[in-house]
Amino acid sequence: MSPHNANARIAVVIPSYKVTRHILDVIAAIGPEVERIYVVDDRCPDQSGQFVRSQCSDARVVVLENAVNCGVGGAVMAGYRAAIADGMDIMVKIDGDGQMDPALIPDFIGPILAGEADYTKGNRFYDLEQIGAMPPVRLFGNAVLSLLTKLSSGYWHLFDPTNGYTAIHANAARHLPFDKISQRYFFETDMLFRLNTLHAVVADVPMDAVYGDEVSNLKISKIVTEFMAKHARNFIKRLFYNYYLRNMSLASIELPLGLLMILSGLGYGIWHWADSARAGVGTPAGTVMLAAMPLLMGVQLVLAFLAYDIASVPRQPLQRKLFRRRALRTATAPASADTDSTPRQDSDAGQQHD
Ligand SMILES: Nc1nc2c(ncn2[C@@H]2O[C@H](COP(=O)(O)OP(=O)(O)OP(=O)(O)O)[C@@H](O)[C@H]2O)c(=O)[nH]1
Ligand SMILES: [Mg+2]
Repeated sequence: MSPHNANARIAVVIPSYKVTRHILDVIAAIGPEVERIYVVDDRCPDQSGQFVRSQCSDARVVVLENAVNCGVGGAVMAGYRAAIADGMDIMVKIDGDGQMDPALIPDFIGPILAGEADYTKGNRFYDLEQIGAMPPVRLFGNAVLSLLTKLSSGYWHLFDPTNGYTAIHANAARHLPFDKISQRYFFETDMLFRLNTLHAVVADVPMDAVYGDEVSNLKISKIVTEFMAKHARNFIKRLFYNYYLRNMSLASIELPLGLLMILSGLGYGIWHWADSARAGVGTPAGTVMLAAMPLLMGVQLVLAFLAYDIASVPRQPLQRKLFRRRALRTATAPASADTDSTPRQDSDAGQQHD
């Protein structure tokens, strides 16, 4: 497929777990632009897969069954694998609980078809009216998670990181290390981190949230510590890959030097302040200077690092780079097979390190 091909083969992946009440309506609402629909039964206690097989007559539907319960990520990646093997070009992921309107599929595949993005995801925070209708806990949680995700993924222009309405180009998907990506609630966030290691372009798509009568399976309090730990791990990995392992820039010096100056300024200041307080005398102006100077310079250096990081968001879509190289290869070696069907052997797409 060329990056701008309107005849791209579109697939939808629906992870299914306790969604028998909504899944038939979701499937029925999927438009004719979609060639195949992968319903992935994630070892669902309600047997969603069997239910779809017996109740749904849509010829586009393929039911896959996970042998064990893997979580939403495990189910989606099983769908991605099958779609890639079947030669699909773009995979859209929609939940089976009716929270995502299939009428929006063209909005999600549009930027990918136009060659502007490798991955698109929903953002429910464009429309101010909609934001007002959201539960306050969700608003606050999302703001915090968004900030953490900007740091850990490197995609500073994105918001609403846990939004599960997504679409991905097969060229980007086949370079992802599926076996390393978090399978449960950290899936969407981890995908962003992994896409950044590939330098894939990610775009937000404005969408409205639908809060229906679905039963929420998410227990926020249980996952907070897990989220924090995983964000910290991804942030450190990203810093290491982007600023030390694969590239060196002024930013590689700004961050450690800035942190060192902040810590030494603070340490020196607190120590001398405590000393003076114990002796009951004022701290000399020179001592204050020696503490304040490195502190201020350190803050400036860290800000400079952040500015560099924000300006480094990937802008050239991976699908175009891969398409150009494939075209070049076909021109120079006409007898060779299309190497794109071989998963993750393209070193240009970025390397994965764990
Ligand atoms: N909860 C849960 N969902 C799964 C699992 N495997 C696949 N899914 C599917 O993943 C999708 C998202 O799950 P939800 O529990 O709705 O998660 P959510 O939409 O982020 O959160 P809610 O606001 O509670 O709906 C749904 O289509 C589920 O059917 C699993 O093991 N547990
Ligand atoms: Mg849901």
